[in-house]
Amino acid sequence: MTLELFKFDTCPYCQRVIRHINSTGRKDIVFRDINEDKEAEQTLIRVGGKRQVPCLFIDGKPLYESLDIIKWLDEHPA
Ligand SMILES: N[C@@H](CCC(=O)N[C@@H](CS)C(=O)NCC(=O)O)C(=O)O
Repeated sequence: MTLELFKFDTCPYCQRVIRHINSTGRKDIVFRDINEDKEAEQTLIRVGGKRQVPCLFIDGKPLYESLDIIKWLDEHPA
């Protein structure tokens, strides 16, 4: 399973998800910063339909909303 978290650093909702990831110690998530990586930004808009972060791509399928992402991660430990 591939997991990619689309985020940017000043987003408090992203920080909430990243804090959760760090607290669990999981290392199976690739971080993609949409402010630094224009290709990531375009991918998020094209696939997800909007430029909103955080968004977790699960095998390429977008999941928005920080609390839904955290819930999914808890239900699917590394
Ligand atoms: N309810 C959302 C809020 C996410 C949110 O507002 N993200 C901001 C950045 S901090 C954003 O991407 N705004 C752009 C937009 O909503 O189009 C969550 O908890 O993930």
